[in-house]
Amino acid sequence: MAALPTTTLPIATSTQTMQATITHVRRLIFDHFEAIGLEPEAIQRIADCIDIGTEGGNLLRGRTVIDTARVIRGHDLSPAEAEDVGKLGCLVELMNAAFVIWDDIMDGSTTRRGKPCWYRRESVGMRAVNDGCVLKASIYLILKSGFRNHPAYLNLVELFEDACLHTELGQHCDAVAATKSLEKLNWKQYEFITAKKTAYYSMYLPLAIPMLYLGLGTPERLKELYDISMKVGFIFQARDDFLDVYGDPKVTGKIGTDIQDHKCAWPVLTAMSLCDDKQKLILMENYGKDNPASVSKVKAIFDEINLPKAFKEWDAGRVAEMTLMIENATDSVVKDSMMCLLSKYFKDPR
Ligand code: GPP
Ligand code: MG
Ligand code: MG
Ligand code: MG
Repeated sequence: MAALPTTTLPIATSTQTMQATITHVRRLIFDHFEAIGLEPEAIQRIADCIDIGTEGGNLLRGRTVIDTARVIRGHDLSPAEAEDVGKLGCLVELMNAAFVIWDDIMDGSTTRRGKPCWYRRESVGMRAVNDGCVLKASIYLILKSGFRNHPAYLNLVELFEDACLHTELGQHCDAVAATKSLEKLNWKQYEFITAKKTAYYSMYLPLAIPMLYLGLGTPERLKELYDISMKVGFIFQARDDFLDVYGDPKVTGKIGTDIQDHKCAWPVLTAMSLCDDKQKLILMENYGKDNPASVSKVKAIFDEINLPKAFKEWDAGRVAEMTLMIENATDSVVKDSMMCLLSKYFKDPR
């Protein structure tokens, strides 16, 4: 994969520090649950769900919230501000944990970060659906308890709500596209799906949060941030799609399901544009079938047309485009925030 421009941050939040912040926020959530009468056993289960949903990940989104706040403030956050942005970073991680729970059910995935998906655990099953709802609701609990008197409170609530809606609609369109025949799938749909299901909550949200919190979120700035975020998210999701087929589960921690699920994903879209009629027919007969023989036939076509080479070239082109877009950003806050995000997201895959 093509190298990206990176920035060296004098202070970068480590995964361990982020995890400790999550433990603190988890405590705040449970204090509230205790106060409304939940029994320790019921609370413990949500604790397990938060732990499984955050441990072993690189917590990119949460760390980006904190580090971006430092970057755009020139590294001098007050202790109270540092605590606040830490909390806000945790909320993005709670959102991600909820989305991943639901996504794994919808995609029929088996592992996440090298362990069984939450819904696949014996004591969980479809109760996972409600666990995801509790995680998402906890975001607003913390926003209310910690930020109600902050001038950015309403903007932050609306931003989190927007991020949820965009992602849920993206996931909806991802599911709808999976029911369409391969010839009907196109890059426009793919760009729309990746913008909604991935880019909004993974790129735009962690950068817009510190801007709003610090009172720096002008409409022009947020618009430029949004446009660049969509480009970055597109590449990020394409890489994820490529790794779904070609990644090593020991590294990615997840076993691909996009072929079986008939997903509108980078490999099949590219293959449909490179294959001859005979190869297309094999793809159409086997893509979306949940049996090893069909999956092997699809992968054989991907290999025949040398999809890894095509990906490398595509990725390099897109990264060059994205880099130019960031370099030409009119707003230095947007530029610095984006560099902060890139230094994390493109170093270690999700
Ligand atoms: C990534 O799709 C998108 C999400 C995890 C958002 C899910 C949103 C919901 C509202 C449930 P993916 O299926 O390619 O991710 P992965 O490869 O990690 O399973
Ligand atoms: Mg998935
Ligand atoms: Mg999915
Ligand atoms: Mg994927």
